[in-house]
Amino acid sequence: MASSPSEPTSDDSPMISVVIPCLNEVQSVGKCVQKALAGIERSGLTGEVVVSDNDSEDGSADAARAAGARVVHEPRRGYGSAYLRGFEAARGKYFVMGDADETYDFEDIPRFIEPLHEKGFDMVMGTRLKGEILPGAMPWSHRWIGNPILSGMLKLLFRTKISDSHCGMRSFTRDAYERMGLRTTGMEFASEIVVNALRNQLKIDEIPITYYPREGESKLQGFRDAWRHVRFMLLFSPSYLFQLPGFLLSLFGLLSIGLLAAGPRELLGRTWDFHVLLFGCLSLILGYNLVIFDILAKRFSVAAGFVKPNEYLSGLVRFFTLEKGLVLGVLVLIAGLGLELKIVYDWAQGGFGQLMAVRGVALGMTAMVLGAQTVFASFLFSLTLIQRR
Ligand SMILES: Nc1nc2c(ncn2[C@@H]2O[C@H](COP(=O)(O)OP(=O)(O)OP(=O)(O)O)[C@@H](O)[C@H]2O)c(=O)[nH]1
Ligand SMILES: [Mg+2]
Repeated sequence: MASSPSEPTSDDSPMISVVIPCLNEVQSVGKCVQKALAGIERSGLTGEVVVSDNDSEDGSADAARAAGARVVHEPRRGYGSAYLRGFEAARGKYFVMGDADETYDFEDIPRFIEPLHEKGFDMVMGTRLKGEILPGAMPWSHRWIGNPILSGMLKLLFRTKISDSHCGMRSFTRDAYERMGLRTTGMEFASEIVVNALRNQLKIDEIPITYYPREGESKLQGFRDAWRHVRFMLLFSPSYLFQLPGFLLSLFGLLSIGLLAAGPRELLGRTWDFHVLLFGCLSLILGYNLVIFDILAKRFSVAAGFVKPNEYLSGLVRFFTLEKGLVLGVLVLIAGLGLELKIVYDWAQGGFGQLMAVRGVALGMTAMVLGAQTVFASFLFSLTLIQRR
């Protein structure tokens, strides 16, 4: 689902929109709305509270309305879906987001608004890790396994210093929201905000907050939601998914082929022969495949507007023509085929005796596969360039 631009602000629009997603939170949503209204008042600015009801069946919408919220309805389940609908309806200049389960203190709103309103920040992230996590607020497995792994991956893949990238209380300006172009529908929405904020070079502030135990039942589905974050991060970072393993495998393949193509070698007190060479050939084929995947994934991401082209890709686009790719691929393929034919020829010359040309067969086949892949990948890559030419 793509986010549609939210309603423009007009003179009578409030300054702050607090957006709260809600799925069956009747015990707590009313209190959250009241606290959010109190928080808005303490900030000294005008504001509204928008509750995005995700098809609750427990009367959450009525409770939210009774507490003073404007309720919008999102029938498609999912944390991201609920937020996208809420932001679409929000009229303020500053957006604050937080759960409907009383885990975040909405009276902190002034602290989330001040950096936007007075210090020129585009976004404010709460951090529970530098603040306080009250006993019973976060299960042990989330605190010490799930969160560190997901936050660590985000830090590694997207080079962020944000300490608590899964904190659910955040704020940003409407302009920042529109620049981020958010679109994911599940829990990975929390990661998408961080990744797209970084991609758009938003100025991000971090403030310590307290995390409270939840009212009502958790809607989080541990493994499924964690996997959605991982999946999102990998798909948004083809370099780590394809390029890095691709280069490493190709390198290992080239090294072992380079060392063993001519014959067995003594190394570290052992003899290394065609068994390792076969591994090297497979490694090179797989690695080359991943390098191709990476290039195609990057082309796709650029065309879909997820990322801007980098120097590697632009260079390749400038250099590449379908004809160059085809010539290169066919030459490598012919070289491989030539090697295989030579083995057959020698075998025939020797009267079809015992055949043990493993080394040559492995090298010839590898060359044939790489050549053929280059031919087909060139066609596919060329296809991705058609619009531009
Ligand atoms: N997980 C989930 N949350 C939804 C959905 N729709 C709305 N929400 C709301 O999104 C907020 C986040 O869900 P939570 O269950 O609190 O997830 P969490 O904060 O990561 O986990 P807890 O620490 O157990 O609270 C809550 O206010 C939910 O009511 C949905 O489809 N799935
Ligand atoms: Mg929660």
